[in-house]
Amino acid sequence: MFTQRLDDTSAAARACLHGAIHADGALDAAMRYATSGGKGLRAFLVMETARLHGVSDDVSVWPAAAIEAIHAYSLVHDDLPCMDDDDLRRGQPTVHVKWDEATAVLVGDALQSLAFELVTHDTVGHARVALTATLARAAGQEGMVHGQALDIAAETAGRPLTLEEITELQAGKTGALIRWSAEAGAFLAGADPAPMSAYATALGLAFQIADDILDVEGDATAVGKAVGKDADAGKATFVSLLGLDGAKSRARALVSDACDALSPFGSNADTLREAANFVISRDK
Ligand code: GRG
Repeated sequence: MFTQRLDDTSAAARACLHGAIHADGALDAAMRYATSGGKGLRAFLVMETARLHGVSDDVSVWPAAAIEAIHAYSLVHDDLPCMDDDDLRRGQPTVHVKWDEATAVLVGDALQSLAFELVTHDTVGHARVALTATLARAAGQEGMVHGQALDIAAETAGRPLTLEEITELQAGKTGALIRWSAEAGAFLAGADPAPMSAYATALGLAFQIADDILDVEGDATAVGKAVGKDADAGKATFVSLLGLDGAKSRARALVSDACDALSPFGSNADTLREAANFVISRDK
């Protein structure tokens, strides 16, 4: 159920996103490249929480494409030499390696702007205002960019981060977009986003813990990017702070919290429950 829905929603969101990229002959190929591959988990969350609230895929595909554009921009910029300096992403050379740094900066900039074109598309209707304001906040200085800034500051802090600090960092860097994705379905329907928030807050942290576990246990070919970088850099992670077993049991407890938050929706939310379990069992 979940795997099929993940495939369908990520293909629909990618088609919508690629359809909106203007053929300018300068950046379009690199923008399509940067938004290809990837699991499409954020698009899935938008479209599945929308479905749970009775909103059709024709409408939810626009914010789903928007969040994948923001996510792709963040990866392209994160991979730059001045950030995390990675050569491999989604099993392919990173944008600045395949093209150059200036192209990678511009691709990220253009994808971020495109996201706001997508989320304000006419089809989205009245929810556009709430979705736009919350997306700006989730992606920006109070959300993802805040987490990234804390991550960069940690490199020169002279000491490893505490569990509390790393939890704040990840709530921004990874958590903010995941939370927006799950809340988007409620915003689209004009419903209370609280249950989706609770679900996604637990899910986002479980996702990050799973990412830290993959950095230790994962295979670079399957993961599609370098592994072992955090340990090599002596960075604090959930694994270094909790131990491998501790991190795994914390991730399982978070998945159980995420599933509990869905109880008002009964069995209609089973696909979202499967998604929560997928997040900690994935190999990429
Ligand atoms: C540059 C402002 C700015 C922010 C970058 C998201 C991020 C912040 C950096 C990415 C670094 C990283 C590997 C974070 C760990 C969690 C994460 C976001 C993994 C990638 O997400 P997936 O697994 O990727 O959903 P796919 O490729 O499947 O879309």
